[in-house]
Amino acid sequence: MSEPVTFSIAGDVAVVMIDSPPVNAVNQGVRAGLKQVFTELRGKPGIKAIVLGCAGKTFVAGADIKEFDTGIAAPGYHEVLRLIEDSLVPVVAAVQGTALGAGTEIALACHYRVAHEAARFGLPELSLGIIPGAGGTQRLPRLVPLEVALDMALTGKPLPAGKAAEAGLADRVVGGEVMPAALAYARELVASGAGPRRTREQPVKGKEGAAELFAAQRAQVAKTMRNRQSPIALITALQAAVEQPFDEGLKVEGRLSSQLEQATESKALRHLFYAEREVRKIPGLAANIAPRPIARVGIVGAGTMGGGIAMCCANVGIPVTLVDATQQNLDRGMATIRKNYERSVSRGSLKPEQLEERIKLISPTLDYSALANADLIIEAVFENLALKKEIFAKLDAVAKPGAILGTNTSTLDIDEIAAVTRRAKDVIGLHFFSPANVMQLLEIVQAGKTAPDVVVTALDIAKRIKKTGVVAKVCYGFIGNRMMDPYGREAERCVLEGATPAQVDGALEQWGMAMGILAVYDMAGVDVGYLTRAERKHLLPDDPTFYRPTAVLYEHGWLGQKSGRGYYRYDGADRKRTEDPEVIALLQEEAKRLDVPQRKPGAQEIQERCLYAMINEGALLLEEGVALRASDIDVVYTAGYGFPRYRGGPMFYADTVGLKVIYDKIMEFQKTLDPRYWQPAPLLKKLALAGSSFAQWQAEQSR
Ligand code: 3H9
Repeated sequence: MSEPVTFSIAGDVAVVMIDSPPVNAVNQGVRAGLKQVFTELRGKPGIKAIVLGCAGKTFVAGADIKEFDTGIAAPGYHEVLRLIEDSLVPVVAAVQGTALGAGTEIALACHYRVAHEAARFGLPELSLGIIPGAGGTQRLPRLVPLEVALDMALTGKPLPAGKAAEAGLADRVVGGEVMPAALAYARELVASGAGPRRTREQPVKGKEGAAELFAAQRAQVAKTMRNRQSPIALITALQAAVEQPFDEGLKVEGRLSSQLEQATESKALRHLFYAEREVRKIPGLAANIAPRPIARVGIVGAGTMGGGIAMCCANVGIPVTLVDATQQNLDRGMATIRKNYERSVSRGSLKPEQLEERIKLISPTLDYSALANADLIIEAVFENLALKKEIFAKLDAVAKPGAILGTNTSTLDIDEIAAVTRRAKDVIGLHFFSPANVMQLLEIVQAGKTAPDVVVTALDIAKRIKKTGVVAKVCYGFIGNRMMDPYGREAERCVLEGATPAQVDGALEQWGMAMGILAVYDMAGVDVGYLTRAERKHLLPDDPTFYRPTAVLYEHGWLGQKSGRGYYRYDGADRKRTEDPEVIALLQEEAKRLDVPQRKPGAQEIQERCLYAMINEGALLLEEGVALRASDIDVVYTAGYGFPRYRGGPMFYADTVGLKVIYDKIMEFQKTLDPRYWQPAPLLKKLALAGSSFAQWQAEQSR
């Protein structure tokens, strides 16, 4: 293997290159290489400046995340970056692509920075539950105003080169190749006699007002990043930069970093980083299967879902043919798409000319035969099996050979839908989440006859439209909605047992869910769940309390946000949800009529019942092979269902609680609650009694 760090001499300038594919992440080898090279260059006569750059498309994209699992081996980041900063001749960083995490920190330890105009500087550490731990918390506020430093590290949003230059992070922004430009800049520095400019020797920028800024940010993260330690630690480290000398501040950063690396929050977030990349690898699928080319997409249904999917395609330049049954639907759909784009323009995230370009990529039509040149057709009409079958028969007649036919069903049997076509091998489930142009998740459902290259194409298109695609097999509700079923069942049952909707949702939100499930029902429309269950009434348990609160609301026409009331009222100017005494009284009366014992479950019980029921269902999905890996379930839930990322997803969370603890609780609920709902999944039972975990089980499966 070639050395990860090398240098060459160009006259009186040394050019140091990091080459650590695929993204130049820093591992022990890179640190050791930097140490060796900078030590050697220190004593080298005739060298008047050093340029530090990277091979490939990007500057260092961060610390090698894998190293956090084993501990950071010597030499450490602080030591190596200090050596760079201590260079006796000016060091110029040449930045292209993305300088992320330790990448930005290396650039900060250099004395000058030249950036390509498309380069970006970011500190995404909080997304991994850690803080910049290579001096970033101490050096960044010495180059950019404290407020900018806080914003960069708290939001993780990378700063584009132009903005970085304005803030003081980049000294020069260039349009062409960055290495020759950095070399030229280094020579200018030498010619002008400019020496090293050590970041650590600069004063912190924007110290005045720092106390108020920190207080405000602490209050803010307590609200918006609740239950998390890394944002608080980040503020503490930045505060140390303001209040203490550089070396003392560095010690604070070091101490906090090593604590955070060991904490569950960081383990959970690192788990998701790997899991989100693992989902693309499908066991049993040969690595050399090529995706089918997708140049044009057809969409059937111009409603909220179809329109959202059309936007996803147009956003990345894929032309779309949008079909609906009536001109009125098409007009309404196109108007909604335009309105959504206009909102982006008014927020400044889209240029007006881009809006027009994207709209132009979407061709609305009433004519199914216009779908004949589409390579992928996605049906996105409402959830009705007969209607979907009718549409698939039509698609079978018009689609060209080899075209992929996708259905956006969220619950229905895709094998049945595929059976009406003569090309079941080309049929696949593509379950988008509403609003499709915003939500990250795409459940890819491989039906019984779906061809392997169709699955590969679906994963490929997911990546192209910037979604996280997770493969599942056919069953009612696939991964996401199937696990939602017992979760929602318990939430509704808790309401019948005397907890108010706000108490149930409050308990779930306090635990970390983005939104309580009853508020979610109000947002999606209470009728949606009710009608889906009505269709499969014959399959539901013979239990008059099962999802009864939703049925009561439906019977009263209180369908949620769209009718101004559902589980809550939404009638202030801001339409904020408020508890509805009438609904509470009505549901209590219903509970009495159904003889439901009043136990008024508290927050902990609500959390355990909802989450453990969900986890138990997840274990069943693993046994049935519907989900390929426990970590896939975690990706589905964090990308599509508002499950807190810092808890790692339901299956990772289960491991952190301990499967035996969960199993014992389920056995207790079997005695105290309705036993038919509290049967431990055999896999959960087996792993719990063996002292094992879902992670261990997954590792054994892939062996
Ligand atoms: C940090 O720096 C801490 C410091 O403060 C020091 C503390 C002491 N490590 O995403 P992709 C792999 S924290 C290891 O598909 P893209 C990735 O697993 C770090 N591996 O490509 C994948 O492998 P595989 C801060 C990494 O083009 C392959 O590279 N940095 C790392 O869509 C391609 O990745 C971050 O958080 C890594 N750091 O996106 C940046 N990064 O092919 C995390 C990537 O085997 N990375 N890999 O599955 C990213 O955001 C994206 O990967 C990036 C490229 C934007 C760079």
